[in-house]
Amino acid sequence: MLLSRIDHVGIAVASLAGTIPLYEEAFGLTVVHQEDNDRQGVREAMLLVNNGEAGSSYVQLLEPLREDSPVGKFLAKWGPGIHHIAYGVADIDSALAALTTIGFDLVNKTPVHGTAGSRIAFVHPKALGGVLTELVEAVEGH
Ligand code: MC0
Repeated sequence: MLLSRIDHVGIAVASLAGTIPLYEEAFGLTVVHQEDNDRQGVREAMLLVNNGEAGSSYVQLLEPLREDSPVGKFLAKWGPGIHHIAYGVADIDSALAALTTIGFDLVNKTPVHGTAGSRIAFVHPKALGGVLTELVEAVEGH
């Protein structure tokens, strides 16, 4: 099995400060990590949902750092909402090699830097029925 868990659901928001309190109030979630990822053009907050045997699961809130970034363009087109789903994998290099072999359109052919030191890669939404999909090889303990 290529996938080990749902790592996170990425949600595009206009403002982290305006959205984090909703998740705190509704579900008692707390922000366990916050980071700016300049290459991806996002300021992100990770809210822990569950610590499982196969790793953790999060809600990831994404605020754009620039209008011409993926999340900035998404917000302009659709407004706030679910931006992508991210699955955990044990070994992202072999996961990408397997997807390449069967002809899937990868946004990232090799892994790039993700949240909290993770290695990530995106599969194009057109390849998976309109869902932007991320693979995450997390650092142990995340
Ligand atoms: C765009 N499209 C989407 C979409 N974004 N479809 C579903 N979900 C999304 N999130 C669709 C558009 O509607 C359009 O469809 C087509 O893809 C091209 O979109 P575009 O707006 O013209 O944009 P492009 O082509 O410049 O870029 C699309 C692409 C990009 C997916 C390649 O957004 C990308 O590279 N995404 C991966 C990186 C990313 O999303 N980074 C932010 C999260 P039509 O039908 O109109 O052709 S970073 C993150 O999450 C990290 C930090 C982490 O988890 O650790």
